[in-house]
Amino acid sequence: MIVLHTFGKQHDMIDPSPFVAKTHTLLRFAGLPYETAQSDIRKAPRGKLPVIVDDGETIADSTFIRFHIEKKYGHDFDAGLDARERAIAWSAEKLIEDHLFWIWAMERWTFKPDYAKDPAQYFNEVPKLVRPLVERYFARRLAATRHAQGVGHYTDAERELLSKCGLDAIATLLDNKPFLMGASPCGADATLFAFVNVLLSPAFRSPSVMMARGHSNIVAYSARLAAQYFPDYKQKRA
Ligand SMILES: N[C@@H](CCC(=O)N[C@@H](CS)C(=O)NCC(=O)O)C(=O)O
Repeated sequence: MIVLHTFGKQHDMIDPSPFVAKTHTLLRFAGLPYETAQSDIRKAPRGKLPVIVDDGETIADSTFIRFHIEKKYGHDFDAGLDARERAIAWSAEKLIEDHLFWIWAMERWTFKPDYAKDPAQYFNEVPKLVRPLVERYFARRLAATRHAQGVGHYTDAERELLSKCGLDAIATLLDNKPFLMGASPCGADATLFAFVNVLLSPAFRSPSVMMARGHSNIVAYSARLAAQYFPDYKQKRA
C-alpha cells in the first residue's frame, strides 16, 4: 500500500501544498489506491512534503514520485504524446512549479487577507503566548528563502506582471481542450490542476487569484478535473 504524507486538508483545498495536491492527482491519474498520513516536514527526508512510502520504500519530491510510479507500475503519464508534445508538457509543468509557485506562495504568505485565511491557521496549535514569535520566525525564514530564490527582489507590480504572463501562457496552451495536451490527461495536468485548484480556493483574494478567476477556461478546467478525480473533495464556487 502507498502512503502519501501530506499537510492535511485545509479549508476546501485538497492540500494547502500544491505539490502534495499534485501527488494526490498523479496517484489518481494512475489509478493507484493510497492512504494519507498527516506529516511533519521536520521528519521528511528533504525537509519538504510530499513524501510517499510505498511498501517500505520512501520517495520524496513529487517529480521523483512520478518517476517511481512510472517505473514500478509501468504507468506512462505522457502516453500518446510525441517527443515535441512531451517537451511542451514538461516546460509548462516546470513553468508552474519553479516560477509561478514562488509568486503564488509569496502572495499567500504576504497578502494579509489570504495569510489570515490560511498560513496563519498553521500556528493554531502553538501556545498563544509564543505564537507571534513562532510566526515571525517562519515569516523571516520564508523571506530569506524568497530572497535567495529571487522572487523576493520583485516589487508587487513586477510580481503581478510575471504572474499575469504565466497565467496568460497557461490559458493559451490549455485553450478549450479538456486537458493540457488534448483529450487525455498527461503528467503536466497533475501539476496544472493541483496548482490552479489550490490557487482558486474560494478562501483567497490575492492579485494572482483574481487574475486566475478571470480565465474562464482555467476555472472550468479546475472544476471539471475536481469533479472527475476528487469527488470526495468538494470545492465551493468562488
Ligand atoms: N520539488 C518539491 C517541492 C516541494 C515543496 O516545496 N514543498 C513545500 C510545500 S509547498 C514544503 O514542504 N516546504 C517546507 C519548507 O520548505 O520548509 C516537490 O516537487 O515535491
